Amino acid sequence: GPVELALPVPDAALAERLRARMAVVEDALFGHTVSRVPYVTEAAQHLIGAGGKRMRPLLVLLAAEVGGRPDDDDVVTAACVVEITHAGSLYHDDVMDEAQLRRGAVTANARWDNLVAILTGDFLFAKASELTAQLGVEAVRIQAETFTRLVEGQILETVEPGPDDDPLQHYLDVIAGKTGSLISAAARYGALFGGASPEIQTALTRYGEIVGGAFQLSDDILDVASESTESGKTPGTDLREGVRTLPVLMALASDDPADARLHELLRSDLTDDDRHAEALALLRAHPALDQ
Ligand code: GRG
Repeated sequence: GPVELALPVPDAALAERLRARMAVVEDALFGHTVSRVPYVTEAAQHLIGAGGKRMRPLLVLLAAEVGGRPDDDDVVTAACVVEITHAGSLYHDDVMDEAQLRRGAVTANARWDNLVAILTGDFLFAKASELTAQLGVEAVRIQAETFTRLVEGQILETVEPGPDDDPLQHYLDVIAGKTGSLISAAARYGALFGGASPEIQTALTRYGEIVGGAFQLSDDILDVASESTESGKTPGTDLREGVRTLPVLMALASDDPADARLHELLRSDLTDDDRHAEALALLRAHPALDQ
């Protein structure tokens, strides 16, 4: 169905511009995911057509507003690169989780099978690469780095932290890789192709990294705390799969010295605002922000 954009932008004229630009992105997403094989097109557009928040492409457009060329065609292409990459990763993620529901629709692995879902993810990555090549070598470099971090984050999530590892740091590394990387790339592409200065490009890249981590953290809390499938996914998946998200780690924190930093977050004298500030400080201290 049509994607309803949540645009909490105070400037009505800017909101209207973004809505119009997102309509262009929306058409381009479908245009860029066509295969010569109709069956492949159907599978590739299954998830794209199911909606989603379109947060990453919107972030590309928003970041581009900061520079001098927000209307550059490359900004729209970059917005497609991030959403198509995101969609490809969701196909693979749903195979890994054996998920049945995504964006309120039946997943590709459930509707077809794992083979179709994996190959459709690969098809979308190929399409994203093709678009990235149109944007030039700097975009190819950013895309390769982002892709690497996505895969590393996803693999790290399946690995138990060692006895000497800080479980909190392990979690922060997972979310920086699997979510911070692409959201950061979205802000970076927008700044780059919208014509922002190098200083602003760096600042927006960092912003994306932190806000991406914060987004994953709230997603992980919702997995434990929400009772409905309102988010388009099945809550409780992380608990069932034994994924060590921060809320799970906090609930399981033991006397083990490795859990000392978790106990800092669990201190009873902390208010919700304190805990929020602590979590933000942790995200801001991640090595992915050193550059
Ligand atoms: C080969 C690049 C590559 C990836 C394979 C599967 C995988 C490794 C990575 C997946 C990473 C992943 C699914 C991270 C979760 C990110 C996340 C928060 C997804 C939900 O994003 P939303 O809420 O979803 O923006 P919508 O549906 O609104 O777009």
